[in-house]
Amino acid sequence: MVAIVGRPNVGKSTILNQILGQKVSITSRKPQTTRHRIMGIDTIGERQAVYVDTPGLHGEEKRAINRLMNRAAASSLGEVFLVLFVIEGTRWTEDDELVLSKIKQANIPCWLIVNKTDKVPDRAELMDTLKALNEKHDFENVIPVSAKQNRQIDHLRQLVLKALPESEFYFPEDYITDRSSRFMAAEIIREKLMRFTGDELPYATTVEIEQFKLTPRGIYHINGLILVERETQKRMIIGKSGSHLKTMGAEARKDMEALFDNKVFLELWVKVKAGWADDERALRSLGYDN
Ligand code: GDP
Ligand code: K
Ligand code: MG
Repeated sequence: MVAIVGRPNVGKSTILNQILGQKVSITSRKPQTTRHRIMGIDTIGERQAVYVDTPGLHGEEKRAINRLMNRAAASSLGEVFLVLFVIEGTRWTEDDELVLSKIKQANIPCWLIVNKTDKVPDRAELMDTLKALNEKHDFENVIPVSAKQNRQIDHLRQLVLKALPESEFYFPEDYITDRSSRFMAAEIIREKLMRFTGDELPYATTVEIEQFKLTPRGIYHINGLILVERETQKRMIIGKSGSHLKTMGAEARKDMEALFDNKVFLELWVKVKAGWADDERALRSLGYDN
């Protein structure tokens, strides 16, 4: 497996989606959008690359949800033969240093992926930074990309496939992720919450899929339940006469239809469930245990 690792918001999930040409891992400008370990499967001819997108590695965190995310991020380092260590342009922070030190402890070959090169107009500055970082840390490979503009992503993809050890396929060749359609549906709804609501709100919500069925007419009928901590949050998500929820639902449905390659009928509900984020057991029951 190939682990995609880096501090929050450097673009790990966006890179994975661009490699696969499909949105399997949700993205937003908010840190901690990725809460679960998600695999992306890229099969070309005789070769299959299995990528693992990870929640960012965090420092001191107080809430239970962050502890669980930490565990998920750490455990994905055990079983990989290559780490794509992602940073953002010419920025190098203490968190980058921390992530790299964890990778080094795991003793796995590491490529430096410098994402968001579209935000660094000065090529010379970019090259100087890459050179300095490489001299200091001796990466096996250094690859500048722009996931957003799909620049150098195919180059990266081909290099990874070439570097793969010969092995049997872990997944059928038409798979793009290890996660179920039901899981993906919940994630897509969560992405819309991340993208369309204020800064605090998404962290206070979770999503459950109550129904996922194929109707006799070949349509996916999906019911999503959005759980929040307070009545005020419920009102914010729903919006004036349901307008906000409607917008998010329409966006989610579009993404689901693209991913499942099928017509989707989506219904969303919002319910108050107090205090869930501080209760690890409740989190586990909602599927946050890996
Ligand atoms: P992650 O937390 O590392 O998985 O980061 P995401 O993939 O969720 O991306 C975080 C934010 O950075 C999102 O708003 C992305 O649209 C944005 N982003 C990702 N890649 C690029 C890029 O190459 N250029 C620019 N300008 N933004 C990017
Ligand atoms: K993010
Ligand atoms: Mg992510």
